[in-house]
Amino acid sequence: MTLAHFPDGFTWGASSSAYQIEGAVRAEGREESIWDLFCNRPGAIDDGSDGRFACDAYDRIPEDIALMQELGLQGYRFSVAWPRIHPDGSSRVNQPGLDHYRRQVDALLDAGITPMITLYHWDLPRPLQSRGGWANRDTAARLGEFADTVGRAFGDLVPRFITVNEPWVHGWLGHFMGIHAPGLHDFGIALAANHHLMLGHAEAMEAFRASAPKAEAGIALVLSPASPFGDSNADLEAAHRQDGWINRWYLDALYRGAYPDDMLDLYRASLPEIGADDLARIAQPTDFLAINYYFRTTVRWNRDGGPLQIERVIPPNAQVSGMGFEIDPDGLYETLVRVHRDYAPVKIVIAENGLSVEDRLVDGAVDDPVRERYLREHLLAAHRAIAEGVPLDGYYCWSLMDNFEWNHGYTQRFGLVYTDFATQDRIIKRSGRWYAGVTRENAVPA
Ligand code: IFM
Repeated sequence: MTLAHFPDGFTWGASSSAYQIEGAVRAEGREESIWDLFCNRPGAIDDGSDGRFACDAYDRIPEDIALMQELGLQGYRFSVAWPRIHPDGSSRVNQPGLDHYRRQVDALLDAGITPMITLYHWDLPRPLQSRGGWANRDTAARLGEFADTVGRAFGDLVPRFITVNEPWVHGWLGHFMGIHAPGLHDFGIALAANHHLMLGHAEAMEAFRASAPKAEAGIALVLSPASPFGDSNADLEAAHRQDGWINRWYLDALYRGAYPDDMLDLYRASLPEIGADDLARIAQPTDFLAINYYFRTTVRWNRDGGPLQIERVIPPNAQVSGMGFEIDPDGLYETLVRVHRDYAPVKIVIAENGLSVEDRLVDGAVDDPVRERYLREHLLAAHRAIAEGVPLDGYYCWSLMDNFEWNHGYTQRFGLVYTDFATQDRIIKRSGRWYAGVTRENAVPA
């Protein structure tokens, strides 16, 4: 069997986020976040569930770290819950919340697993939403305050911090499409939220530089190559707008210090106030770019397709994930090469990549060859990108274990490990066993 070897020192990991796995929503001083509220809305979550119990990971640190060791993980990415650390959104620190993550970081390090912390994975404290949430420019400064606390507490132990996870998803799905917390449907607010999330990234970068000078810091973007469905000019232009919407808006701001002109023209009437030095701060140097990659997006022009006049289409014969997304490993290669060529981040890490499929537990085992194939093909795409000079230094699979998949509740499973939500048993899936071979060999069967 031919093996595609990865560079020495490449980090193999898995990712998670606080609200999706922790449960324990009232433990040790945690207060509500916007997700606790959103889940209470009738119809908001496909199966009517919420993250109150999730994977109960808050109380299962030793057993979950043992699973990580079985998978041979060298890195684990998790987020720290803002409502555990600054429950009322002010500068007051809830020490028990911070102590919890200290125990988790220590246990990971004792197990030889390097922690990577995401500061903000969408769980805004309720009091900050009451003051306008991300529509309010001040929320960016509050994120800076949170970064200062986390940097002081963990900066000597944790080598990498991610400031904000997927501003596109949080900004648009939460503030315009209304399918994520806080559940708003307002174009202007979504634009303000997007800008303030990027400003929050800048505030957090500045805070980490001061409070965690030894650590690296950067942001996580979800990126997706955009293809036109047909070859008409209208479809080509729709694909360019799609690219501007999800990719260029963030990449241009971070690496060129300017939002793209074509998108500014489109958004002009609804833009928030953008301060004179906002973009310069957003474009301050980072140590790495974290890329979350799941799918390609094919679009065509549609007059009724919202402000951008875009309609997403699944091309005939395309394979789709359990969430209805177009599976395309080449899209990962394309994304990595394009980002390296056009924006040249110093380093890149894939902080999320994975597949939701319908898993079945049969006789105590989960046979998921489709996920195994997805992972293999995406890793081979990443390997090709490295061969072309892309400075990729790690891969974190989404997700360590099945968890609360936001508006889809528990209906979508992404884990390398199966979670039985009734008993909280964890069962390593076939894909997890396969991934353990990859982490052990530092290589992927070609
Ligand atoms: O579960 C999410 C995660 O929280 C952010 N990125 C995409 C994942 C799968 O939808």
